[in-house]
Amino acid sequence: MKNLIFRVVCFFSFLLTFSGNCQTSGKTSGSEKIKLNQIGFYPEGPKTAVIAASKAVEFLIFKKGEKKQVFSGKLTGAKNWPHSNENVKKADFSEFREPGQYILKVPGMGESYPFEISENVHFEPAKASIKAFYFQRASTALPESYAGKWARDAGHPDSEVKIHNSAATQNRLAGSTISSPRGWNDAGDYGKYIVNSGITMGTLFSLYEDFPEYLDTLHLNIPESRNNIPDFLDETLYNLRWMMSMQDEDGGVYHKLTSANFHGAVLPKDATLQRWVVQKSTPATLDFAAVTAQASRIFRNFEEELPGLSDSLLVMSKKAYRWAVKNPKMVYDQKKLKEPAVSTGAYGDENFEDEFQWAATELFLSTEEEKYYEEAGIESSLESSEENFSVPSWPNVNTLALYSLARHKDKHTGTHESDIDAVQNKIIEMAEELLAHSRESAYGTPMGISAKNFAWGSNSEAANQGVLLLNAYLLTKNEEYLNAANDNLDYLLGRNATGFSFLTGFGEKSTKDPHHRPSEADSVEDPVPGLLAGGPNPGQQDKQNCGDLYTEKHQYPATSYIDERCSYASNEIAINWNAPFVYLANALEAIR
Ligand code: 9MR
Repeated sequence: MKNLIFRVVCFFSFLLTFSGNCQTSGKTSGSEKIKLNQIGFYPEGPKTAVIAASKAVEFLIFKKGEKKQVFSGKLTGAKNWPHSNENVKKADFSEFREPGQYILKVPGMGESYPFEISENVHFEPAKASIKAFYFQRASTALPESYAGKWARDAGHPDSEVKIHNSAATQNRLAGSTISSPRGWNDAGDYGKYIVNSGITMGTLFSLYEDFPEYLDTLHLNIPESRNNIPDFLDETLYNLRWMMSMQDEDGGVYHKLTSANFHGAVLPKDATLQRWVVQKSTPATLDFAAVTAQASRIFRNFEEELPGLSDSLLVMSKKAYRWAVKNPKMVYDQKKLKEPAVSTGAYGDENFEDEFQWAATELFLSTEEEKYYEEAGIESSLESSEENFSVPSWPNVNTLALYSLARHKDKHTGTHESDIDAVQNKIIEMAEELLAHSRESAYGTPMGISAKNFAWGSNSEAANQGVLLLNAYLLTKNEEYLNAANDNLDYLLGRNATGFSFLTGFGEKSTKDPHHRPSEADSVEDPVPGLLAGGPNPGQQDKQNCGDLYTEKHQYPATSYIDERCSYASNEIAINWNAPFVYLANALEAIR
């Protein structure tokens, strides 16, 4: 409804001003032709804007709201970006370091959205992207004291979840119930999916292991803020407790907990369809094993606050791993599910080698038992000529094992020195490829190294490339990796072919109408803040749902994005997309 009102207002203001520039962001000041990180830049960091190619050869920087020019520079020559078929020039103002609020002008073209230069320029969006997980909590009300204007009633108690016949055992008969409350809603829908929780939690825990001092003092204003556990870990515990309830007595883990079909766009309290846990699967069980193993070493430091948790997690992890060894090919095949048939997200993955490697590696690091190291087989995967490692995504998780091995390298240099060298070299080699592309790319970003980057959830690819580069930076302290990671953060916050900042609530032209049931069904104009939209996706699997909203302007891979709630293929949000954004933005804050 609120969208319709906006469009009517927009139409009348168009008649009055003849500006023809009524963007869904509601403001009209920025030029569509100058694309930059709408939040801003670090004084010592790289600063680039991308400008539509024209005759212009220079750019100017002004203090915001003042006529005072503070910097000028030459634009680069024009270059084509194949993913949007644009010719663009770059404005590099990295040497301008003075903190303040600015706009960038290109004579004859107009001015950019405002931006800031400051030491902690990304702190607020970085923090909001963590708080976004609080807004995704299931089974609880979000009171105004924590959720502000996005307060809402509780829904999805999940205290009586039915066992689907695909998951039935002698002890847990089909149709009997278990309690499996808490957890985060996966995305714009209200499902809770173990596979996707796996990579999400692994990424968040990795941030914690890499930057504990920064996170220990971060205040999120959540219900647990007054206990003696860092808020960041309290938030992850909310999902971890749910995950723990998804393990069956035999060690196997249910693939997901959802209603049989997606609910309409209602608030959680009104989404009352029966919920089910379905078939146990090898990938869900292995992702669970990896997360609980990693969690067990993190919570070992909180024995007083959480007595026994760390030990329990390790027991659960080993049990899950053993189940997967015994059931190594349990694919989740949604088509086979009947009575009821199930049509919610499948997260179906048929190659479990990477999940085995990740789980075994995390178990090795938490137990120091050699057998897990041997079973992980990282060494032979690194030696093989095949492309065994990639930027992580929900079905490809073994690079998370490389990150963990590299992070804990000092513990293991004695026994596995040469392997650990190979692990580090692999991370650096992958980072080098991204860096090399970034140097020659028209947009100056690692994002776009391959046309395949633009798939469903493409923004998580950009964020995960950033995480990879930051891992390489942590190993080498080579600032080029840090800067290239920063370039991908710039991409996500505005320096991209759509000109959108894809983080809700941040940037003058930011995502306003995500496919996100709470944001759609509440009466609040603004979407829940801190959520990362999936981003450009030329697959346009939602085309039928969006009528004629896709136009010629969306025809290229990097422009195939519409800020409309119908667009579940380009404008949904998801926990596995937010998590690498959380890592990227917060790691940069911690490092800079
Ligand atoms: O992120 C998932 C993407 O890789 C798949 O191509 C797509 C279709 O299966 O599903 C995406 O995940 C969705 C999940 O299935 C259900 N919750 C919303 C997720 C984001 O769209």
